[in-house]
Amino acid sequence: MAYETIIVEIEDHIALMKLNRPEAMNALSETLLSELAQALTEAQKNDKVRCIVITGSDKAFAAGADIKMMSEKSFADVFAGDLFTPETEQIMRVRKPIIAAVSGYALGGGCELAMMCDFIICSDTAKFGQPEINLGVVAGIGGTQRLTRLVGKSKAMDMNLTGRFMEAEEAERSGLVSRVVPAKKLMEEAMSAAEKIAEKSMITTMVVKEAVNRSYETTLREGLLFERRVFHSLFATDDQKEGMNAFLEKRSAQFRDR
Ligand code: DAK
Repeated sequence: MAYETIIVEIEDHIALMKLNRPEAMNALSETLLSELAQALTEAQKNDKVRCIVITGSDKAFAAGADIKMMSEKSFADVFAGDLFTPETEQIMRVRKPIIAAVSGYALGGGCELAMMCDFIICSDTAKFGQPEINLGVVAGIGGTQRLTRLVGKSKAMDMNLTGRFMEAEEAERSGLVSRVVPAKKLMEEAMSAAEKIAEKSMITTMVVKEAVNRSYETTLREGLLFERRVFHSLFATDDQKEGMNAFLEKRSAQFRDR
């Protein structure tokens, strides 16, 4: 399907989704977020897709929600219209793993979109921030919640209150991103991580995503019980037999998602 504000390529079991509004530093318009949500839902349904990578340009992953679009809206527009809620909920329903490959600015809604992905690989040029306070508003899709869980209260307060940007090295040190690589190597690294994930049993990758995300929603005791039960349930799959037999037979596993 052709989109106006994103480019989607599916190759070797990986759906690569590139945000494409260069004139506005990939600012998240309603069209962009809705197209992204739709593309992700399609990727979820497409049996060929086993992992998803979302990226932007060298300059910007996304510089936030579109300020021009928001500047024209009233309280009633954003409240009754529930700006961005259906799209972000649709994105959160995707069960396949999603990697954010971030170069340049990931600000406001852009930082929040990256945090909605399962993990972030960034280039050494990446800059993360929640500068909404400079616009007289606050973060609206996770900048005060997901960021706090990822980097802790002190840095989340600092970023949300001062609006300062966090460089790649600090982002890795603080647990916001999983890896930092030279800008030229970003896509190679992200695609190679996606290829590794795509080789696994998709049942297992979806279970991992569900289990890790559950840790945000529940107590440690309940989370550990959930983990134990999904571990037990994977013994009902052919892929568990295949994975363990392949190890014992010293060969690569051929998973069938069964
Ligand atoms: N929106 C619209 N246009 C943007 C933009 C944005 N967020 N960011 C950049 N642009 C546009 C600029 O206006 C400029 O357009 P022209 O003037 O050329 O037409 C073009 O991109 C290039 O930008 P600059 O000329 O400013 O480039 P610089 O290299 O000098 O600076 C910058 C790059 C990224 C540091 C700067 O552009 C900047 O500070 N941008 C704004 C960053 C920002 O404040 N982001 C937070 C936006 S608020 C919600 C959930 C979430 C949200 C809202 C609601 N709900 C659930 C209800 C999210 C809110 C936000 O993200």
